[in-house]
Amino acid sequence: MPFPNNFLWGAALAANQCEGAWNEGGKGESIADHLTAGSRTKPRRFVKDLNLDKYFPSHTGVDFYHRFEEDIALFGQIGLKSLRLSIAWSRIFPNGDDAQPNEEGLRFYERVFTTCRENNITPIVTLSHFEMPYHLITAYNGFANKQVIDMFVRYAKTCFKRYKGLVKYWLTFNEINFGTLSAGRLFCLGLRDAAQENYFFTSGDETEHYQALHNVFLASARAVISGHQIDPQNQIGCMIANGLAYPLTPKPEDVLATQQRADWFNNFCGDVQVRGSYPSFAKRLLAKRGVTLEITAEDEATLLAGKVDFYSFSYYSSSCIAADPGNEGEGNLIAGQKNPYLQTSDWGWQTDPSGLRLTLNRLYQRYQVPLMVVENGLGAIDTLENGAVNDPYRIDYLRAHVEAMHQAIDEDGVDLIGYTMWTAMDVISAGTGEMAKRYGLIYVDRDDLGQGTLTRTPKASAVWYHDVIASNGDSA
Ligand code: P53
Repeated sequence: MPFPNNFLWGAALAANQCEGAWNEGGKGESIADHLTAGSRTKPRRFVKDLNLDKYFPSHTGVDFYHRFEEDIALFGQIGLKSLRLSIAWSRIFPNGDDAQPNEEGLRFYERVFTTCRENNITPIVTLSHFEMPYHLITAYNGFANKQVIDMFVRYAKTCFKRYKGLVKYWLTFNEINFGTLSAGRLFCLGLRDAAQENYFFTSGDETEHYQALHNVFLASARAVISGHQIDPQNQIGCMIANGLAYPLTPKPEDVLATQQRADWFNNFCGDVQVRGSYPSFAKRLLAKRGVTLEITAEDEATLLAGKVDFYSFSYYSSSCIAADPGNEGEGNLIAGQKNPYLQTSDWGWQTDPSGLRLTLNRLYQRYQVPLMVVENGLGAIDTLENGAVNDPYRIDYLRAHVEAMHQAIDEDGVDLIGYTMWTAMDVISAGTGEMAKRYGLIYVDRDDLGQGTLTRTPKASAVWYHDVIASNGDSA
């Protein structure tokens, strides 16, 4: 069986990584606006006071805010059938707790989605992609505060109502399972004590941490319920960062440790969002860590009523786990140890297309709901030479993953409905804040100091992907 006829071939973006215009059109400050630029070896830092002499990558992004019409036209020329992008919550509710939504922000995305329609592109819209209004952290302590659930639901409803008929596919929270890591305490949960320089590695009260994650689950479930009420056509999914890991050796202790890691990092959040209840292992693990959550009967009913329609995930690489940890991997915050059988990218991420097929099988067997791969790609250094970018390494990466998806559909019977590779065009890297770590089908002339003409140049991978889409996967 080939790829289904209506397969959502596409590419992805996130508002804080591409839009720029951080304080235009009535937009408020978001968490992302407070992150400095870093590199593979130098972590991004969170700073409270925006000293505007400094360079903050999200403030200018790659100027999608002003160039979206030509950008989406280019995506149309590549033949993209779908575009995953996010709405910056702080464009719609600049402070999060505003009495009224910001009309200028609402109109901006209306124009974006209308431009998608004009180019025959189906939008897949993430409501929250690491860009919570900053005021919600300082004034409310983020999702630790139940009032923030109401604010998110109001934001979600505002979007569902305004974009009814223009948007059908929605994702609630990007990579919600980063909320289980210390790194996610700021960018997923918005916890005040994580809003500090070394934001990736903060620790704090675990009960507050997991109560905040619970509140994010409730916010997501209530958004799903409202989204279905507002438009029964809406298809609303979860979004999980896949952290596939293999046992480093066949030692039973390594196999067990790998399963435990997979349960905690991959399965916990997905189970809550797809099945509508906490898995037993998560309840036990939390209890053993001395974390007692306040989960009411009403909460349980909400989670059950707010189950998602499909499961989406990001997939970049895999790693290995040993019961005795030894050297932890670097380069990717969900990495374990290096796999001797796999190639490693310039940023330390290992390429593993078979792992995508394995992941698709595991997920489909676990959940039996349609799947979508909403991020997958290669961050690499590209060079513009004589007006062209030749990126055979990216084509190889993408081709191998398209083949893995084809096998999962054709040989294994997985119900896969879409693929939005990361990214449609070069954007700011989330992890490092660099431009140098490029994933795009389209090259953007911009460097790590924020210099460059911002000119867009489709890469060789764009030409390749055009043919893949036109042949519905046959020419990969
Ligand atoms: P970058 C790592 C760190 C931060 C975000 O990542 C991540 C990951 C993935 O393991 O998740 C997603 O830009 C995220 C995107 C991001 C993409 O991975 O650090 O949803 O926003 O750009 C790639 O190379």
